[in-house]
Amino acid sequence: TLDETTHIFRSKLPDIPLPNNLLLHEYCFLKLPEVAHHTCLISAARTYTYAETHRASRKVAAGMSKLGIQKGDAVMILLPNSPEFVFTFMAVSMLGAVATTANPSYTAAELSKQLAISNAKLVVTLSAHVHKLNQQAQHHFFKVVTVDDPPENFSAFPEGEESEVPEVEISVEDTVALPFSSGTTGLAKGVILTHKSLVTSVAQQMEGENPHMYLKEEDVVLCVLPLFHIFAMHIVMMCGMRAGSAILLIEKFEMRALLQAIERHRVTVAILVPPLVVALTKNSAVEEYDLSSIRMVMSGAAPLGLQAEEALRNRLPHAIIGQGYGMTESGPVLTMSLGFAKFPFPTKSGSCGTVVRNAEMKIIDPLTSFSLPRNHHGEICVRGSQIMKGYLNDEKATAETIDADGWLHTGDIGYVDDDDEVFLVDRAKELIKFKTFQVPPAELEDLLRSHPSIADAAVVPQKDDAAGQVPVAFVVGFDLTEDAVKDFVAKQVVFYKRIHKVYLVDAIPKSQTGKILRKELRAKLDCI
Ligand code: AYL
Repeated sequence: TLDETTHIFRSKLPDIPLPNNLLLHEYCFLKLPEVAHHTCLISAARTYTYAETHRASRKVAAGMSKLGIQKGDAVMILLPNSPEFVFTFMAVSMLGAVATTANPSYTAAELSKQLAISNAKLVVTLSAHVHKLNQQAQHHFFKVVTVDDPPENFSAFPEGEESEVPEVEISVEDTVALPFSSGTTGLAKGVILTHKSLVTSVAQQMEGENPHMYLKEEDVVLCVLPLFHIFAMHIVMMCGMRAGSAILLIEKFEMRALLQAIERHRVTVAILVPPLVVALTKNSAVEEYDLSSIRMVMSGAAPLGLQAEEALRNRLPHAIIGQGYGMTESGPVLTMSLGFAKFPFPTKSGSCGTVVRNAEMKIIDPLTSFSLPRNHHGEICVRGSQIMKGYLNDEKATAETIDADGWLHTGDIGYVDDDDEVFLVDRAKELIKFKTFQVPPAELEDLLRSHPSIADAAVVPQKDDAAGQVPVAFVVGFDLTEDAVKDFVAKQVVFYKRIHKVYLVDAIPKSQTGKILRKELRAKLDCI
């Protein structure tokens, strides 16, 4: 039953008035008067109340302003989970500046690209990373400050007086965050998220008589996923603060330390990714700790196996377990389990949840682009004021992702069932996900082609039990060994972009327009 009438799916929850007059930091601190003396941030070193978090953010805003940061300037946050990450992010919002977050494990080459594209004026980091911030490689000057003791010739984290926070006129249409994502194709690009898009997206979870994701002031939300990635940045930091909950910041994942922290701080909400869910169900140490405080577990950012979901249910019989499905470009949340709502709905195992309120979703036939009815597989598209404005300085990639009618095309294949639940079945885009980390094939292909003995290359995902997917390369070249190719890449990229297998071939299959026929290569892997 294909026809041109559009099948649009909406939330079961009614639309709400969106607080689109507020800037992101105003919205995240909306509860400040009520929760001023509640715990906001818990780190290994100390805790901060909401009042202290707000004050510290304002002091950092004053300090950054003294360093010359102005409205519209990009600030790179290159930090592990820490109170300083939150202060810097909120301070950037207060100044009308733009936070571009990056993985502290990135290599100098990877950081160099993001610094150049974002045109960052300041990097806030740890002294251990300053050697990777190469001024010479850039065509613009940026300052570097460290939140720990700075090495020689570097400056400490800036703090001014609260009274020195400048008055800045900021519009809700201004950019506040610029995370990087490769989207459906090509290299990593800056994703323009405005105050309006992020406030909308947080409101879609947190507002209304029946909030889609119900967090309470008494909740202790686990922040073990990195804040530089949109998942934790949004669901833990922004939603957690909007709710007035306490956020438990875990700087480095180590199983026993994590279990201890959950027990000690009585974590109630655990935001996880599939590899962590699997670890929690398989690691025997889990039985030695009291995890009964956990009332809710959300998994997102990669497919969660049915077995892992069931095993976690057995481990945490009192917790509501469900998924969220998001994409950096979609602001980020598309769907969320309605089991997390204040007045929850029944949900099915394997479902990624239901589309958020104040948004529209459609499933399109990849060939005809016609929208499909329930239970038909197709590409998931979403529309609403939460989605990105576009990619920074890349109109072509923006137009390929957001169509003329405002629909964002995710490159994910899925369907909506009779109860409005969304199930993901495949990823049709180039993107490889090692665990939940983005591995853009185009980046590795460029790198491989830069090798003097490599004429052409293609990188595709291979299924992997532990990581979900790993990148493998098809390479055309001479005098090459597999190890030499692997080493060449490994030296220049963060650990999760390493090539796991190299296949030497005579030619890369391509279409007439020169596009790599990735499907063909993936099919080859299935038979190898
Ligand atoms: P990015 N199941 C399967 N695949 C998923 C899921 C899921 N629950 N969530 C995300 N993905 C895949 O930009 C999917 O292919 O954002 C999607 O297009 O790094 C891609 O990951 C996007 O990768 C939330 C809020 C998740 C945010 C997010 C951000 C996800 C990562 C859930 O509630």
